[in-house]
Amino acid sequence: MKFFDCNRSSAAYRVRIALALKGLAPERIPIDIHGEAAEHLKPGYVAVNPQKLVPALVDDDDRVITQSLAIIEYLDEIAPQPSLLPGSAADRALARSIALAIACDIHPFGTPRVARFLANDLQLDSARTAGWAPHWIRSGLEAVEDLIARRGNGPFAAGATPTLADIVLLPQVLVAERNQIDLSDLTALTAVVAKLRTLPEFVETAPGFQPVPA
Ligand SMILES: N[C@@H](CCC(=O)N[C@@H](CS)C(=O)NCC(=O)O)C(=O)O
Repeated sequence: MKFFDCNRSSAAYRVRIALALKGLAPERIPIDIHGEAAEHLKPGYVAVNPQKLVPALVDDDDRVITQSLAIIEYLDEIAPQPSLLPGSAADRALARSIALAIACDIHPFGTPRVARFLANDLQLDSARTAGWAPHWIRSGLEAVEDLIARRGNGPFAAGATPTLADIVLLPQVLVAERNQIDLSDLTALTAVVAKLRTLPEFVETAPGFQPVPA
């Protein structure tokens, strides 16, 4: 398997967490999506992912899988233990609801392509766009707080074990923190995040993580 990864991408971080939980280590191909490099827009990578987005996975039969959630569910099928979805149908639906609430309804608003469109096509200067990403992140995570709190009884977002919901949640919370968004009043969400920060699979795959020298 080959994994097209980008250290600073939160969608790729989701896949890194899933790979770590599964104990899988495919060949990693770094793609720099930022600034001048913009390798995701170059023909070599567009041939892999026509959406021009990271991550992407190529399986052992050379089939390309795009979209982080589809990749994670694929990994869950080829390596079923530990399962990344809860045991009951209702909890599986909740895990997917939380993951999709973040992946579909928060994350896209903060991506480089959207920032480029606001700045270049709509000619909005940084003073006018400063509140853009924080608005979508904060309002979206408020809804996720209610989804987590409504079920209660964690310690993870959708039950007793880490699932797809947690895999999508922590990367988005890191983006919120980079944007200096205060989430301290979202007590159910922050309790789950504190628990996730005790797990090496979530911590050591984070953007910018450097192992502490021995
Ligand atoms: N829904 C996609 C989102 C992928 C995505 O937006 N990736 C970002 C990095 S986090 C990207 O490649 N952005 C490039 C750009 O916006 O130009 C997924 O979950 O894989």
